[in-house]
Amino acid sequence: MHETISQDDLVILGELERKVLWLASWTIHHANHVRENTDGLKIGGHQASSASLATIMTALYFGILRPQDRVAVKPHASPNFHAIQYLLGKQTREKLENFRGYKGAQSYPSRTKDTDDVDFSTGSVGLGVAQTLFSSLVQDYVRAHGWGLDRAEGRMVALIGDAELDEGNIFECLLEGWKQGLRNCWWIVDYNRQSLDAVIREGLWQRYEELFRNFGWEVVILKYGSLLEAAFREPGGDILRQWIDRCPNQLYSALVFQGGAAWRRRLNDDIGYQGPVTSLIEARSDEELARLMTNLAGHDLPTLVDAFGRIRDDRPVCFICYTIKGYGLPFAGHKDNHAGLMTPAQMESFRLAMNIRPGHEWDRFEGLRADPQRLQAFLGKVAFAAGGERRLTAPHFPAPEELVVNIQPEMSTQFGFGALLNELAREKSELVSRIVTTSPDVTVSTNLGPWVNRRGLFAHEALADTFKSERIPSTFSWEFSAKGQHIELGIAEMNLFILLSALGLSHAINGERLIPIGTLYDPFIARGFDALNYACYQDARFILVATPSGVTLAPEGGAHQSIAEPLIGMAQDGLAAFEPAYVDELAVILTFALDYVQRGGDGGDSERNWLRDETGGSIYLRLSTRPIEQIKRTMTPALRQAIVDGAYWLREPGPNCQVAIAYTGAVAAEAIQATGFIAEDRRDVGLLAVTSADRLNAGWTAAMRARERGLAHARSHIEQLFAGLPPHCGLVTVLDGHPATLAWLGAVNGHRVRPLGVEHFGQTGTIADLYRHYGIDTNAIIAAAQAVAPGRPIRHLRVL
Ligand SMILES: Cc1ncc(C[n+]2csc(CCOP(=O)(O)OP(=O)(O)O)c2C)c(N)n1
Ligand SMILES: [Mg+2]
Repeated sequence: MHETISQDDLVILGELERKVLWLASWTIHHANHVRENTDGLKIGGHQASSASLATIMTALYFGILRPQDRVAVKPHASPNFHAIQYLLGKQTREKLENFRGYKGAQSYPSRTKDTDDVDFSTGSVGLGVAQTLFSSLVQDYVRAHGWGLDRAEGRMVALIGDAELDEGNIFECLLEGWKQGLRNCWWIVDYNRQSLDAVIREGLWQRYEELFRNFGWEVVILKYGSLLEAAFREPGGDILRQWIDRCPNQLYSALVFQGGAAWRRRLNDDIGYQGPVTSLIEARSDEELARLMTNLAGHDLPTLVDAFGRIRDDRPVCFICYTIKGYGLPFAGHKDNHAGLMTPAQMESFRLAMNIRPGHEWDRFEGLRADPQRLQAFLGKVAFAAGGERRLTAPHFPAPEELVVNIQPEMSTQFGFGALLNELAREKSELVSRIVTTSPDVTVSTNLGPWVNRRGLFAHEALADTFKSERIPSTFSWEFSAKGQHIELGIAEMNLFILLSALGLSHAINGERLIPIGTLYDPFIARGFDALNYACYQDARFILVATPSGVTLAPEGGAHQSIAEPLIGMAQDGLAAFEPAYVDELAVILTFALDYVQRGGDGGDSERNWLRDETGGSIYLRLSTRPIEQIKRTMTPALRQAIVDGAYWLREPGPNCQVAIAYTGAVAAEAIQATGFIAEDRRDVGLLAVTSADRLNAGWTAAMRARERGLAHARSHIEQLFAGLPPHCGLVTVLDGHPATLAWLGAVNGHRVRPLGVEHFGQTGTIADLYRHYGIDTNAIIAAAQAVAPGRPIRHLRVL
């Protein structure tokens, strides 16, 4: 559309800009002062930030963007986004009136909670920015594989607060973008020189400029609007330009806040009485002078439309747009304006200035000068909205009924994972062609090597493995091509999670489903945790394989041994966590995962869906490098279901069970051994294998909620498993991770419980040393059994 933006269209855009500013401000004001606000919580942080971006967003959404483009909006500019969607008929008045309320329009644009077609959720600053970069890479990946070629290639656009650029993850992803040949990505910096607390440092734009250029980006600096540019061309204009170029951010902001008379005083003091520039200043009223001096490019539609419209190629571009935080509002430029809200009196004058009649605040064209029919006709042909529903869908590829793998007598789950992927890599199914693996420089050490050998690495341009062509023996073939199915990342874990998020939304963004599998070391989930949370919040779908884990990594020491991750696995919404002990369990879980990540049913609020079984979600597998003796058994449908539901009795408790042991993961060997010993002195001992504390717990919660809502017969999996346990029976739980992960099992039927696990940073040593040190070895399990099921001494208990 921008090729044809005429003067007339610019006039309409100007009207819409006013409207966006008004609607965003009114939405916020309404939530604070009009709607009943019983909690007394003020809604700060949006008004000034939205005003800062109102012009840029008007230019983009109504003039520049195309249906295939996708945008991550600066979190606090969400009222602008909702206002724009409202004008385009895609947001309701009801949702705006309920901004930040229960089921109202969201404070920060949300893919999962908003209904007006948000492309990328934002909120935790920096993450949405990086998401656009990775989404561009994913678009390239999809197209390079020959999918989605019937759709136009889109641009991924981020609207960024200048203080947002302090977030390290932005620089991490810049580096990755450079490595992977980033294209079709625009970052538009709202350079208002204000953060939340204060006015930012001088001259940051130069640092940004150098930085982006270094990474191969084009940088466009948009500083002055058309009024200022015209004034600079007047006699004396060069002096005015020099003054403004040298004006410190703090002073500029203060003058913006103070207005026309203050501008005049200051300009006269600093540069006045120098001939032509004096006339330039004197020729303007206070109001005109203020308008001139605040005419930065980020508030000047002709400049913006022209600059955006000039970009014809696919190079990544960073636009640094000078803006004023709170532009057009009474607290414009004030350093404390982040949480600024207009008082009712200020709102009243703003309403008058905007020509809005009381009671007509939500009317779409109220107060605009242009003919409503023309406005409507203009909105009707806005390119951005012309493609209809922006959220795409993709078919669900059937997952195999089961995954077969050769089970060796002793194996670790990590090794089993590599073997399972190797088997998958041999298959020619559509599902397998959609799998894309990725890892932050731990591909080989997390056992993705065999998969990569078969499926290759992805890059735009083919690159052979020189070691191979030189015939130097190596276990791994490292060949890149446009058909490769592994994306190798640098070490930054934030990048892993944001890439998983982008890959895991491909069905909705590109209309082409990918099944991403990412591997990393378990403790480093914490490094990228906010990005993981963000990915889940957007409902991106992926399988995360974290290996190795826990103190079982014995000689690696505390820095590499994860403790809290099992609790993260339980607490993270949108992520179903599993920690199998045996490779046959892992095969079942992976089969489930390949299907679960593709589910897209509308589970609504039903209790059945507390585990997200209908809606699906992402998967986290916590694996280990410890080889343990495998169980020879035939997988039955019942066992399969139990593994997915989270637990099964490896040894059924008898009717007079005195103690039951519940374990997760690599401590299976200790749990089995201890159970054997305990059984010599305690009756009917049970051994519960917990494959997913997360799903087991969620199932329990769901059943309780269901019963409280009248479904008297609802029973969860754990309740069924525990149904036969007598009340006096004691429970011992054990895992290589925080003991709280399984401690809740005692609450299911009120059994006495002794939870064993790891609570302190790891030592180095052998597995035996460390299991003994933390009290998760055979002896500790026996001692705990003795404590929860008193009776004659258990003979194998060694007193240490
Ligand atoms: C990761 C994270 N840390 C802190 C915040 C709180 N916060 C929200 S906006 C903001 C400052 C934003 O400044 P800028 O990006 O320049 O946007 P502006 O307010 O100028 O529009 C901060 C610190 C956040 N949302 N996310
Ligand atoms: Mg700012």
